[in-house]
Amino acid sequence: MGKNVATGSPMRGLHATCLMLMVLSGLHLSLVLLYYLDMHVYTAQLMQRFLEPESPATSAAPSTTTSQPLQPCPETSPHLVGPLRIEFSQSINLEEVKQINSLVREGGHFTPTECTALQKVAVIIPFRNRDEHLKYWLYYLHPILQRQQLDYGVYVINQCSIFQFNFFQHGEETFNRAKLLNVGFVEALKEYDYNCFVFSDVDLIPMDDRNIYKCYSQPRHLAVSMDKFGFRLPYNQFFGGISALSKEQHEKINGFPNDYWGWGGEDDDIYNRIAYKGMGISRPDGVIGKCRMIKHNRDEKNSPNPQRFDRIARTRQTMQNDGLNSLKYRVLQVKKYPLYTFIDVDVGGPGRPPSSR
Ligand code: BGN
Repeated sequence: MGKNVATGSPMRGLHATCLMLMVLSGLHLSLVLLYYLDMHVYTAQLMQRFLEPESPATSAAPSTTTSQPLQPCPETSPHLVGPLRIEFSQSINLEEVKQINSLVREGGHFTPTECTALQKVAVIIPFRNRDEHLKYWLYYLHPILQRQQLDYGVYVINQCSIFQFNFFQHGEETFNRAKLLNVGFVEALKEYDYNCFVFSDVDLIPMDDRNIYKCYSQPRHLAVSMDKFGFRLPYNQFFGGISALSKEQHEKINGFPNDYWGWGGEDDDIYNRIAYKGMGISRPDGVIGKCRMIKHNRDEKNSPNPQRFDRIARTRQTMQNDGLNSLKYRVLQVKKYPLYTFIDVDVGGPGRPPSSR
């Protein structure tokens, strides 16, 4: 019995060792298997990442910020600086002006990227033979209009006839400022959904960027305090130089008169139209409204219009049939320059209709 016990004990030890070895190797096997499986899955994931580029939705920098709608621009732009030094002694290089205003798109268009502009403004400039003045205008106005956070386009409406156009001559017919402004209104609307129109002479530069080139609830007069008039309004009804009318205000007065040939009176006619339609004039104060005019000699073919006294006395009747509803002209060419859109137009002459096709 004792012998049995003595001989049975080493056998049992061997058995236990075998069992332990088997358990250990089983454990080892399963660990190797698990490791293998894990490696396999990891490799597969890695391969997938190489083969499929990350979609924008799963990329590390989601693009949600760029697709968010812009907020409306504030009532008062934070970029305004107030009074400006305006002078005309140095000549202007348009190439440099273009580089300074790199955000202005071809044709003279700008749209703020930081916010949605409150108004879409077409700036209309009646023009003939004033290239030097236009350079100053572009040099000063583009930075101002951008600081004012406007969505704007610049349209230079050049009066010429088919004859001048073909022979590269200028200055034949008597100038017609108001009709050119009407042409600018109609042509700008063909390009973009403008809701405000600023009508500006090419030789007038604001001396303060708080004089905003936008529209108000009443037609706006901006050139209220010109150096030429000793920084005062020459008379209360004065509406010349620079003005702003919304699309509705311009349509309400049937646009501007088409029949003022030569200098003077057309701005008084526009004032009369506004008054007869029951609107008032809005203006900035005399400090913000300061403007400089580029000095120049009187243009040829723009002598004072002798009929102007007669015409402004009859605005109430003439405005019914003379204006947007009677406007006839012929566009000869539209040129897109980096800082402005230039439209050659034949508006005819006193007693001469525009050329036909
Ligand atoms: C006025 C002109 C305006 C001109 C201003 C400023 C007339 C109409 C007859 C009284 N009006 O006298 O057109 O903008 O001077 O120069 O001439």
